[in-house]
Amino acid sequence: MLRSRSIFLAFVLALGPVAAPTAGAIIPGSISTEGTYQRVGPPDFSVGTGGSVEEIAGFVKPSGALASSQLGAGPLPSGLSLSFASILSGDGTDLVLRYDFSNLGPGALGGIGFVSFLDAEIDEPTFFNEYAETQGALAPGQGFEVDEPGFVFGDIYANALAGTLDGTNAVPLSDPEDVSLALSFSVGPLAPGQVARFEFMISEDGDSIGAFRLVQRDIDPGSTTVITFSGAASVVPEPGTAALVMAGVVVLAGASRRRQ
Ligand SMILES: [Ca+2]
Ligand SMILES: [Ca+2]
Ligand SMILES: [Ca+2]
Repeated sequence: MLRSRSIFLAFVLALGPVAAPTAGAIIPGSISTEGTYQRVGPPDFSVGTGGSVEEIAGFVKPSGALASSQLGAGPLPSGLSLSFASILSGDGTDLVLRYDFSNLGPGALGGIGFVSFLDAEIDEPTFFNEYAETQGALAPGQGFEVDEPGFVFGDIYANALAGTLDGTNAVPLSDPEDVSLALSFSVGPLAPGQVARFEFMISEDGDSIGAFRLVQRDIDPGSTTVITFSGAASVVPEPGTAALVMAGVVVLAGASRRRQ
């Protein structure tokens, strides 16, 4: 979050146009083991023919915590562990970011909230002529925000850090700017050993998970890149619990057969 527009434009003018990324599909840059990404130097995380990712950030907040913990910027909240995976679809057009938080503590957690922040650009260097649309209905416990990423006027990054997205689109078609997107989910309770799974899809061909999605476009009619951002969250039973449930089903099925 150190970019300033004047410095960036001076950088672009000094170096000239950056080579266009390979057409089509998604070529992920080096996403950290915490599921974060920050571009340094020329774009190396391409989305479709003209899209690129500037930043991916994540913020986790157990219920009762005073503030969120930003992934990669400090320790996780005590009692939580994170397992991150990025999964690219076979045709390379959809990238899923999967964050699994396990409750390592001795007691149940009332709930856990997570915010995923995505700052992407379409057809650089014009990262400020874009807009976003919201489509579909929010799931229970889901929130969203579209805003300028905070270099000029947007409050989205501050809201993500606080764990409370404002549920508004501040960069609609009528008011194009630098678009950034955020989705949030709250799930729970989380028994000891259970896992809260938060998944986010970045798609360059319009695919999504869940009923709600954010769609980023460029106002330039010659621009064909569209970035779709969506997500879902669930509580995943620990493997031992799932095995016990299956064993119970087998025992009950056996009892039922004996009664007949
Ligand atoms: Ca643009
Ligand atoms: Ca806002
Ligand atoms: Ca952007």
